[in-house]
Amino acid sequence: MTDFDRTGADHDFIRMDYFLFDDIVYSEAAGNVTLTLSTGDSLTLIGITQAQIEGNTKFFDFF
Ligand SMILES: [Ca+2]
Repeated sequence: MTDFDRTGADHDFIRMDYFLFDDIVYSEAAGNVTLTLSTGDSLTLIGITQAQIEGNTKFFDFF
């Protein structure tokens, strides 16, 4: 995913089941962070570092 905005009027969210959040495995390579879920699905945020997003619920929209 490109253009993941953490702030501002066009702030982006990752919408997911809340019960998956605690088990997200974060990894970083070349300045991009990959979130891997316990389901095996993964999402790579281009230009976002692990430190910028890891464990921070404000970047998520849970259902
Ligand atoms: Ca965006």
